[in-house]
Amino acid sequence: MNLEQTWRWYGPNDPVSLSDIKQAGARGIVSALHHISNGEVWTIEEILKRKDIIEESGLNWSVVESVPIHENIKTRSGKYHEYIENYKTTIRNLSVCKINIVCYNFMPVLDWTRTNLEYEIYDGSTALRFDATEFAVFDLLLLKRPNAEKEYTDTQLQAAKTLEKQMSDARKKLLVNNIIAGLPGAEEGYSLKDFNTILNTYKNIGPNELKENLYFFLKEIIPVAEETGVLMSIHPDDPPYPILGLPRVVSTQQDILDLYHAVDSPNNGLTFCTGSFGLRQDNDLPSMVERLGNRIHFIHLRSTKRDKEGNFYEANHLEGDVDMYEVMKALINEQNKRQRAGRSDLNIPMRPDHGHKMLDDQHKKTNPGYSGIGRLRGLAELRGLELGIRKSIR
Ligand code: DNO
Repeated sequence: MNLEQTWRWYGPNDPVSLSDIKQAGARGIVSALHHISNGEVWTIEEILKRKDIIEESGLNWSVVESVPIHENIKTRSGKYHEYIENYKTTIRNLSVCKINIVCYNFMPVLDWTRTNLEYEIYDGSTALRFDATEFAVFDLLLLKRPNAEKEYTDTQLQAAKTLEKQMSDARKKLLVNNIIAGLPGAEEGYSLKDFNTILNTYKNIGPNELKENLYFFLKEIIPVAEETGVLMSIHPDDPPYPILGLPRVVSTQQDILDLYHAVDSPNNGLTFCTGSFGLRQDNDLPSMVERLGNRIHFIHLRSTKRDKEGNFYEANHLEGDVDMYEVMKALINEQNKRQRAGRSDLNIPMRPDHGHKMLDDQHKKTNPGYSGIGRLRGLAELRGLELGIRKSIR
């Protein structure tokens, strides 16, 4: 009754190949049809094309990450009805192809956000990092978001001004790109010129309105998920707090309980991402697994190291602020509970989320966070941790 070991694969252009993944020991693939524009239907034909490639390698397409949610749905404006209908069709099509776990997120405008994609840590490998001052430089001095300064303290404003003076044009350009050009999996990329206009589409949307829009979407979608046996699994916000004046509503245990409550169905579930939730000190991860566990359908395991200034970097999987031992124990307990309850979804898929660039990764161009060897290290450590805990509590 192990967790299913999975691996994110961006498709045929991913520099980490299916045979690399097989050698890393994962058997389940997490993939998405990134070439289909946001909001459009994923046809059975396109889904099967990807599925066939995966199966020819002796692997299995276990999870879709992600079917992205069109901005019109998040703001409940424009063509949102049409996009919701398209989403339903995609769910139906995926289920026809026997793919029944769908990850998605509901972060306005930006998906996950980092400022530095090559941060060298103490062991010489590089990690993704979020630097709060660099982010403030972007927000206040490069984007020049109207009224942004109200969200910063004087010390932060000063630090941003000082840093901006030291930054070369090339470094500024890189910073802007890292934030808004779209990290892999974030389906939208923007230009600085358009960005304030896009942010402005949220001017009347605070956390309550965004929650309402999310629940509206779920009330439409979950009945289809139930009918087709698809498990919808929302991914938490990364980082799990508002940025750029945008609301974020999938950040805490209470947010998830509200979401569970809004549509009370096992098909309305969660991607438990330790890296995202773990950035808040008030998120107690093992107890969140206990409380939210019965609807966890997919797991991202990764750790982060944060400081008091709001900076963080992605730590090695068993280091940093996440107590991976306790999280793993809680996940194994959840599996045991399911077994006692006679549930069949025991082998919850988990993937090592992100990895450092290390060894030969450093000579290769990979998707930020999605190196081959760095993730292989993560998966190997997590697999060992799981085995050790499982054997010792038997
Ligand atoms: C980063 C990620 C996100 C995540 C999506 C889920 O690596 O975990 O891109 O996949 O937000 O919808």
